Amino acid sequence: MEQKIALITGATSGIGKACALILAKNGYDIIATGRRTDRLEALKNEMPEGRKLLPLTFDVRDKEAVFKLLGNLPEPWKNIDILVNNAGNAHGLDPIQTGDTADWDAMIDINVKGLLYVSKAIIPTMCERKSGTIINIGSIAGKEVYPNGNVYCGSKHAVDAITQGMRIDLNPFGVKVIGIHPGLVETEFSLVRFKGDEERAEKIYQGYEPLLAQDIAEIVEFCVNRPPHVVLADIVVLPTAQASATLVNKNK
Ligand code: NDP
Ligand code: 8X3
Repeated sequence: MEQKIALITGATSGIGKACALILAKNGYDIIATGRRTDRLEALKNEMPEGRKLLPLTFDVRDKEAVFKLLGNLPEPWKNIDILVNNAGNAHGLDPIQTGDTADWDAMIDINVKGLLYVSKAIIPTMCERKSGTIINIGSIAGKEVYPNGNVYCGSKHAVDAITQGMRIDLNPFGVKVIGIHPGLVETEFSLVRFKGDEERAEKIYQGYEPLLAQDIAEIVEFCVNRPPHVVLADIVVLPTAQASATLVNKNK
């Protein structure tokens, strides 16, 4: 049987990890990336029987590392069928007038430029092979802007625009481009946004049933199992209790 390969960025946690596991269950060998090597190594032990995992530790902001590692993949890993651009986070939740420029740099550099670097390293082979699927994990924050979301929302609006641009430019090559835009998903996301403040992070997911990383992974699974002539171009997925970026029906 021909080897099928999926590369998932940010596979050490949350949505990325769930995507790696579900794609492995669907017969893909996995290239898993992130900065935390121990977690990537641990993921190897969770692979289903017969599936392989190649861990690659790099920061998506490090352009040189991205092109060095992804440009020199070992022979059996070169032809990537599915790229899930998932690595990303919010850093801070502050009004624009008091926002921290280090947070702004992180969000633009990781969520936008990191996604671009990884894509640029992978897309040429997809074009040559005239095949492949790119799934960009955007956000409801890429469809709406909410108070204090300023730069994070900007970064995710950019992901939405870049996704649309990729779909147009890669159309002649038969490469599928999919944008998935989740609302509130309980992961380490809020812990990162609030810089390790567990109490504040937990509160985000209290009083209603948030989405789980597995819910997003199951959508990825559905997307990649569509026949060749079908692409789910743009998907917004919310917890049932969430009606918009700012409207969540919480039990008081
Ligand atoms: P997590 O914090 O659980 O996971 C984030 C992942 O991104 C980790 O694996 C982390 O790996 C990786 N990552 C972060 N920064 C970098 C970096 N500089 N270089 C390489 N990898 C990096 O959050 P989620 O799973 O929730 O987030 C995944 C994606 O989903 C993000 O793009 C996020 O914006 C998006 N999203 C999340 C929502 C939510 O409510 N949770 C809703 C909508 C979208 P490591 O730290 O090991 O590098
Ligand atoms: C993550 C969801 O609402 O915190 O992108 O922006 S939200």
